[in-house]
Parts: sequence; C-alpha cells; structure tokens
Amino acid sequence: MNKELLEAFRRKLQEGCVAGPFMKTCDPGFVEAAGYAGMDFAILDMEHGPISVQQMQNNIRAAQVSGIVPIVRVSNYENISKVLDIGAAGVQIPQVSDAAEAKRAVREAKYFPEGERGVCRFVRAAHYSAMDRTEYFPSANQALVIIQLEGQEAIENLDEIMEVKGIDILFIGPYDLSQSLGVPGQTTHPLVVEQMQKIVARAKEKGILVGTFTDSMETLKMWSDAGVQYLSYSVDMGIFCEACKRIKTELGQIRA
Ligand code: 3PY
Ligand code: MG
Repeated sequence: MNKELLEAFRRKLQEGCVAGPFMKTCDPGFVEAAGYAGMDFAILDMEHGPISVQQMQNNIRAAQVSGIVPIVRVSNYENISKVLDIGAAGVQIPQVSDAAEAKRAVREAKYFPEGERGVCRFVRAAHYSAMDRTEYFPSANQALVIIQLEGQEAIENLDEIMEVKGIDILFIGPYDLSQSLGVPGQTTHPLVVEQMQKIVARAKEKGILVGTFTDSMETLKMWSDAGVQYLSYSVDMGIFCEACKRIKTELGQIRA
C-alpha cells in the first residue's frame, strides 16, 4: 500500500468524489491501463471474478505502478488479511447484513488496538520485513474497510451497522438489493432507488461516506448528484463489450 496515494485518495473522497471500475481481469496490464487513463481506484473482484490470490498480487503491483488505488473485493472473511498482506489499499466485503458482520470485517482488517488481524511482517505490504515494524503496523491500519449493504436485512439493521467503528465507506450493491426486494436486476426500479436513497440520506446525517455501483452514465449522474462519493462505474469486461458493440455499429454505418 502506497501511503501518499492512499492519503490523496482519502482527501479526494472527503472533498468530492472518486470513480473507478470493478475489474475481473487476471492480466495486470488492464489494471495498469485503468490507472494511466486516470481512474481513481479499481475494485479487483474476487467475489465474481476468476482470479487467484497469486494473480491478484500482480494486479496490485500494476495498480501501484500507474497510481490507481487497488481495492480488493473479497469473497470471504479469511481472504481479508491475505489481500492486505499482498498490498491491497483496501478491502470491500460483500453481503454484510448486521453489526456483527461489520465488526468481523474490521477485526480481520485491522491490527491492535482496532482489530485482531493475523500478524506477519514478512509480507509484501511490509516490504517483506524491510519496512520498519514501528512504521508498518500503524500504516497497515490505514487500509480502507468498505462494506457492502445489499439486502433488506442490512437496511433493517442500518442503525446498528452505522455505529460500528472502523468502517470507511458503506457501499450499496444495487444488483443484490434489487433481488432482495423482489425485482432482480432492476437497479433503477422505484423500490430499489427508494431504499438506496434512504441509506444515502441516513449515512449523510451521520457523516459516513457512501458508495455504489453504476453501469450507465444516467445512474452515475443520479448517484453523483445525490452525493454518493465512491462511485464505481461498470466492470472491465462490460466496458470492453460495450466498446466492441459500438465499433461494430459504427463499422456497419461506414459500410452502409
Ligand atoms: C451489487 O450490485 O450487488 C454489487 O455487488 C455491485 O456490483
Ligand atoms: Mg452484490
């Protein structure tokens, strides 16, 4: 984790908003390209992507090369410390439903006194022990902890979840939320938008940062206007698909 990069990212979050894609790629070149293109962060996805921890290590290196903040979405609590050990600047934990799960996320991600993360300084994040131990442990506790609220249960337990210390961002997953509300995939259905607006409003009252996923410029604008600070826009594979479709259409028009 690069200290300066993370500090600049936190400042940008507080001052306005940050944007970045989810990425399922196992090729570090794509992550590097997203950084050179000026994206603020990439959510490197272990929940829905095929990537291994070993490959993830190289994606994180690539992010650091091009100055994009590597957040890893884990698929289980056990992987939280593993991806922080290989240098993730933050972890994103899906399907958090109550305060106990939110507390577990923090416990796994932080060293004493905030948590009980398993201790090892012979890892990439600590420069394999070349980093001074008095510097490593406090700096490691700066990693971002982002939890995903994406079901009715999480909404029912929102007050207690918002009381949990050590959470940096509440991320609303519109797709899983739409399923939980009985309208799977309809992320702009009034039922979904209404619940999302409620979460955004409650988090704002408490001064907590909020994030969400968007896959169109309309929804990006809608949630940006609503004050969402951590905006994820689409997924690497989806962005590539859209670009291919557009090229195909334009080729068709040229040939017509
Ligand atoms: C969801 O929408 O359910 C997510 O997890 C973000 O893509
Ligand atoms: Mg989800």
